[in-house]
Amino acid sequence: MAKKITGNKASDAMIERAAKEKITTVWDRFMAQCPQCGFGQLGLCCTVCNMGPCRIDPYGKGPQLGTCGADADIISSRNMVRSVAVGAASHADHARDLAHTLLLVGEGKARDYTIRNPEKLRRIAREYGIDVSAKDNIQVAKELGQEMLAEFGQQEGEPTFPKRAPKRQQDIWHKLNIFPRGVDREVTETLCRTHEGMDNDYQNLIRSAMKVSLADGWVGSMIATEVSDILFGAPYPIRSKVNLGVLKKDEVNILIHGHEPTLSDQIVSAAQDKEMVEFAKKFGAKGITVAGICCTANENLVRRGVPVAGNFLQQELAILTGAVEAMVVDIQCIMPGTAQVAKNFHTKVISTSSKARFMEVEHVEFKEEKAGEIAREIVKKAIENFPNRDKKRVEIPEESLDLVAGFTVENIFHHLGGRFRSSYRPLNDNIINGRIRGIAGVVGCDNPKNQSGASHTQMVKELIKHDVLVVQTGCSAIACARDGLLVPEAAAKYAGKGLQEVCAAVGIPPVLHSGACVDNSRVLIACCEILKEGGLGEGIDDLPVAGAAPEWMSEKAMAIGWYFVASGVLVVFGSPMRVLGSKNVTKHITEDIEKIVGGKWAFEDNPIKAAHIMIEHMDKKRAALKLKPVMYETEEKITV
Ligand code: MSK
Repeated sequence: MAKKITGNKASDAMIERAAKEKITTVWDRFMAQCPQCGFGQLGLCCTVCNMGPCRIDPYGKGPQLGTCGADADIISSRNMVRSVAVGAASHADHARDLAHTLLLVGEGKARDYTIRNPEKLRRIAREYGIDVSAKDNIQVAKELGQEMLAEFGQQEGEPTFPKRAPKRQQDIWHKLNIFPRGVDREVTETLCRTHEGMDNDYQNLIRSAMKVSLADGWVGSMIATEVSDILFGAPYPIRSKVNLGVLKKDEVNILIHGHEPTLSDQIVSAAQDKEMVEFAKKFGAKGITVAGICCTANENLVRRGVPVAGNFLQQELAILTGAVEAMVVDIQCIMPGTAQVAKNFHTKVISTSSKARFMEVEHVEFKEEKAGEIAREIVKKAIENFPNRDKKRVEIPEESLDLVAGFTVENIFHHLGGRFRSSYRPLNDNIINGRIRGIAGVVGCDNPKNQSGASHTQMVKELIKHDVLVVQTGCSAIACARDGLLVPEAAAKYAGKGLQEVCAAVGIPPVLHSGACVDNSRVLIACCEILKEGGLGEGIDDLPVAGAAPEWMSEKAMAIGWYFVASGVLVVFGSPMRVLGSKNVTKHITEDIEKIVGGKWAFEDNPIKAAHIMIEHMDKKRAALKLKPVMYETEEKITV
């Protein structure tokens, strides 16, 4: 059984409990898989057709071609491109559901929702070319929902949001024929290209990865983010708590897990209802706590301050506290193992999406038209399960820390510019004068292969120490919050002098939590705003910025990484994508591609070294822009 391996006290305590009680968790299952298949890791196993499975010998002694004649270049790039398409499809379908909800609101069929951000609704509608004058918000919601839904299947022509990109990026995409059309069209075409006997040019396949990923970042994910802001309100900097210690010993604990705000937002409201709290008291509980896991957590944290119980690898550990009445899951990142762990306790796992069901798990189908009723039904089920809790088996770790989350493109304007001068000018000026070296997006999952969260905090500490402002989303943000990096006080403790001065002047943490993994689209827009403000070049590839996912695991992370690379950004992954079996593919995506799109990949599993790859890249970009050196250079370069 796995032991203390996360470095997070709360997680380690639960892992130890699992070991003692012989309950299998993700770490045990991972160890049971080791050593993992070398062919698979290198991307050299092909299961595309039934003449296989085939594999290429990486040592050059065995077969170098599959039965059809595909070599390592074709097999590894084709496998990779397929995963990127799946990642893009996942974000796109999430976005489609949100656009559909917006339409239902406009049609008066989803009466439990309101437009919490009418200003954004009207602004985005105008961007879509809708005449909003003399129309009420409900009518505008209907028309915008229709326009957005139509874009998913758009066959020709360009969707709305990619036109937000700088001219240079748009020109590159046009030249390479990778300017995205509708997401559905790009996903289908990408999958079609990877059928046996189709696209056998690895460079063309890689262009396909870029095109479908751009459809994710600049269409699917961006629609998801914008519609979530319209329906559920724009995030704003808000204090809350993080880690397993947010669960309450004497209250009904409900975990909301997955990615969508649609049902979870209603559950949060239902649990706050006085009648529901009274109902909970009848069953012996003092109240109801709703806490989040993964990106459903992030969606509700940045808008409503809902506490976060944990990230991806803490989903089983939260149940191991013995104090969870219900874990309500929607879509993505819900491990089937979690339902297995729940069998050892009274916890009800409740699935809610027809697209994400589990054997032997109770299912309450979510329908936007009956959202409030369904949310109340689920909260009641959790309350009624409270008496089944075995109090002797409750072990809630004490750990819970403060965090501040909810920084977006819009409110960063306000924070950096002040009330009277809302602009990116102060940010640009501080990059130009060298107080801030550059900006890093550190995002993505946690992974038992890496250090289960610790890679994020090590990388982020190294970056802020070197005056790099860090923007975060997803499970990475939760990992860093658990380590106390998402509060303004962290600047004095961990940041370099220049970044400290900026954080102190505007009262922000050195690490800005911007939301869920679909919200990486906010980082793209922030790059556009920085460029518009002036003084830092013409294209995203001019900016001293870089991205990283130190412990990525999902195919969505691959799609995200690719849309940043195709938009001109260096992206560092902790463990490599499964392409190393092909020298050509590896060289193409880590070197040659920079000359084509401005961005490129790097793979480095040491988080400190990875941070320095990003820092060197930022320094190279600063030099190209002829910026002053960083104001207070940190002497010590590498601390491991
Ligand atoms: S939830 S995709 S483990 S960030 Fe967005 Fe976390 Fe990665 Fe899922």
